[in-house]
Amino acid sequence: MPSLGTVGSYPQNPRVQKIRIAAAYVGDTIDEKLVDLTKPRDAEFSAKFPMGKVPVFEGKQGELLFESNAIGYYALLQKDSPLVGTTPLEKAEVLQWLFFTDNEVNTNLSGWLSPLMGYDSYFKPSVDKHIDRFKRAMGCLNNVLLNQTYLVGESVTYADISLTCSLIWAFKLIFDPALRAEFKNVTRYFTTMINKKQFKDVIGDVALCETPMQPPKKEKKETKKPEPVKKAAPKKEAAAADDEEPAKPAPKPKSKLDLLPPSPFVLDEWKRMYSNNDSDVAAKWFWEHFDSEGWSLWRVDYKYNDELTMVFMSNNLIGGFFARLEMARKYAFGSMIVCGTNNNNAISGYFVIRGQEVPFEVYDAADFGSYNFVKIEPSQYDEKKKEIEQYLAWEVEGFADGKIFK
Ligand SMILES: N[C@@H](CCC(=O)N[C@@H](CS)C(=O)NCC(=O)O)C(=O)O
Repeated sequence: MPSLGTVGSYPQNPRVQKIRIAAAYVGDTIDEKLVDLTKPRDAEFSAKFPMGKVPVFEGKQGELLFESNAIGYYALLQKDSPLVGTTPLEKAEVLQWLFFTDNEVNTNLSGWLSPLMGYDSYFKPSVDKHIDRFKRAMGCLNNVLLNQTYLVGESVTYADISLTCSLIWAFKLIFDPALRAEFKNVTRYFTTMINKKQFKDVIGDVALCETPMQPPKKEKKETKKPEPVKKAAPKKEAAAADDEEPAKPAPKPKSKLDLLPPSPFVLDEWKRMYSNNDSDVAAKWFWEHFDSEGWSLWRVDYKYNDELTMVFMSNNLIGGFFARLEMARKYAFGSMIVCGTNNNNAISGYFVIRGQEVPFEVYDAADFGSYNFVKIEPSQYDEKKKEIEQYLAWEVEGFADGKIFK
């Protein structure tokens, strides 16, 4: 099959899948080129695609396009495909559903899923608003699809391709059996579409959600010290309703950590040392100055590594966690890394924390519950020293990306 051009994006982006399905319907293919979103776009990319987002398209004749809907549309227009509609009304209806998909489905789905996946902060009123709006859109679709198989006319159009691809993550992560029953026409429609050859060849099998993804867990607020974190492994699915309530604006707590006896290990000095020196020099300084009475060392592992997909998304997850650790900046330093490859990676790291327990400033972070914190006792330092230094230097085997909390 001839290739129409090259789409730049990350693998398995549903926006690219939409383009590839559209191309398949007219007997074309699209080459793919990886764009690493964790790195700034270079000058050439920015000159061609000023928005800086993916997917982007470069055709064989040098045609440049961004916005995924436009790219898939272009593939169909090349072959005068009926998938863009055959009458003026059908053409307008296809557009109608494309706009619906972007504005009512994508926007609200993203407002629901991004905080669940840690790409945005979780703010319950905002997530609830997006859930309501998404369900409103699904209600509309459910009614429309009661008496029709396709969105426009009697066969697949670009509107169906675009909408179906936008619903993939919804059906994987949140459309559990209850939601599937509530929106049964949408579910029937989605499964009909993804089983069509052109869709299946691109998307593969979609495992429908059994247990919907939950908000990042927030440990119960306690006045005394938190559960010993080695044991604390709150069940992933068991987010109690009260955990989901938005925290009332609480008076900012005065940190107990400020009341600890002074320590010769000065965090700011360490951060400067780490930032301005080679890692071997910094590590040497660390072990010479670290005060194991005033500070503690913690191994940190993400609990749900098997759910991670793209490396850059895992790294964003670390970024989200760090953003929620703002209160801990005076009391903690951490190196967290992603090891592995796309669809096979894990998040882990080490933290230096003031005091001998995980303090409020850390365990209050919304997604603290998604990480295992295990204390490294001073008696284990010799055994763990090499590994800790590798995490500081980002020289761990399989290292793909990382972030420093400082
Ligand atoms: N409406 C655009 C949305 C593109 C979009 O949001 N792309 C995301 C990845 S799926 C992106 O590039 N994000 C990186 C950024 O915001 O810089 C389309 O359909 O192409």
